[in-house]
Amino acid sequence: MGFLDVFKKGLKKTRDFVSDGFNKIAANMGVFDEDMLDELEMLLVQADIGARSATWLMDKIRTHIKKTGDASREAVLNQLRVGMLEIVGKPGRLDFQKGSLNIILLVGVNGTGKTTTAGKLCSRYQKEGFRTIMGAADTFRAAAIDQLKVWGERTSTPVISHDEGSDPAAVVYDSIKAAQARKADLLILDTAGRLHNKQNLMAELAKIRRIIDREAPEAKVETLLVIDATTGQNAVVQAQVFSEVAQVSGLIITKMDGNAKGGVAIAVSQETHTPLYLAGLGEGVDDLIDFDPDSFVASLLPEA
Ligand SMILES: Nc1nc2c(ncn2[C@@H]2O[C@H](COP(=O)(O)OP(=O)(O)OP(=O)(O)O)[C@@H](O)[C@H]2O)c(=O)[nH]1
Ligand SMILES: [Mg+2]
Repeated sequence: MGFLDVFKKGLKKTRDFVSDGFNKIAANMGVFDEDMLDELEMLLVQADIGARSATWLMDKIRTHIKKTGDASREAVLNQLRVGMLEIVGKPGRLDFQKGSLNIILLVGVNGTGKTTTAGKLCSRYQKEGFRTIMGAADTFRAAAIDQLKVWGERTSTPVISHDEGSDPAAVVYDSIKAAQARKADLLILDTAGRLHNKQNLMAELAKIRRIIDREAPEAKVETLLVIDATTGQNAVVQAQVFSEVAQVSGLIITKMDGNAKGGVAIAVSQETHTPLYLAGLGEGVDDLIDFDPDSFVASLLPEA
């Protein structure tokens, strides 16, 4: 399956909502009038594209209509496509080289899919020949550590862990030492999202980062924020909060398959200006793909 088909399949719920909605609005007349444009704006907001993005897109469409006099279905659809692409930007790609240590630090609110994504990433890079290792720096619950170990078994990857309630930074330290001793190419660190307040979270992530910078200055480090598309505009708020407490270098948006809120990727791009690297489109080990803006936008909109 190509990118487009994978996105179409994964985003089916959002696609049905946006595409069918667009077609319904455009069904009666070949050209858009003011009422129809208002309906389109409502549809975009309901698909969780975000109020700011929806307004921006509608301004673009209205300006185009005013300038060209062309309010046809094709013209509106085209402006929508071009505008969405402008917001989500160019594709961002993780760029890791084998032969030296790379570190992925996964951060995000609890339940967004960090541990699952750790397993998926592990499998993905193993297939590319990377020697992988994982660190269970979410020490908040014993179950979280066990869950990562299950992914470790599934992917034949060693998992470095301490007991529940221990210092996550100590797990990170040991994980780095193990990665260096075993000449691993990629260390994936799972962290807890369930911290009592922003100060705690900030302190813990800062401490983890200090350990990484001190113990593995040679490593390429990506701090990837995992956000859950099904939470809609909440995902945008989470992205903003985490960008303040950690040096987030990229985003992973999970559960794009979950409901009709996949449009939130557009809102997050608009609000954070952080590259969207990967999309989770299911619970399976292979349900993680590069976020491809063209395929994403093409999957949301009806065919021309
Ligand atoms: N449908 C779907 N489900 C997903 C996806 N990614 C993760 N999940 C599910 O979401 C749930 C939570 O995932 P976890 O990986 O445990 O999330 P977490 O961020 O590690 O959660 P905490 O450890 O509690 O902070 C699990 O049931 C996963 O199977 C995805 O892309 N699509
Ligand atoms: Mg977890």
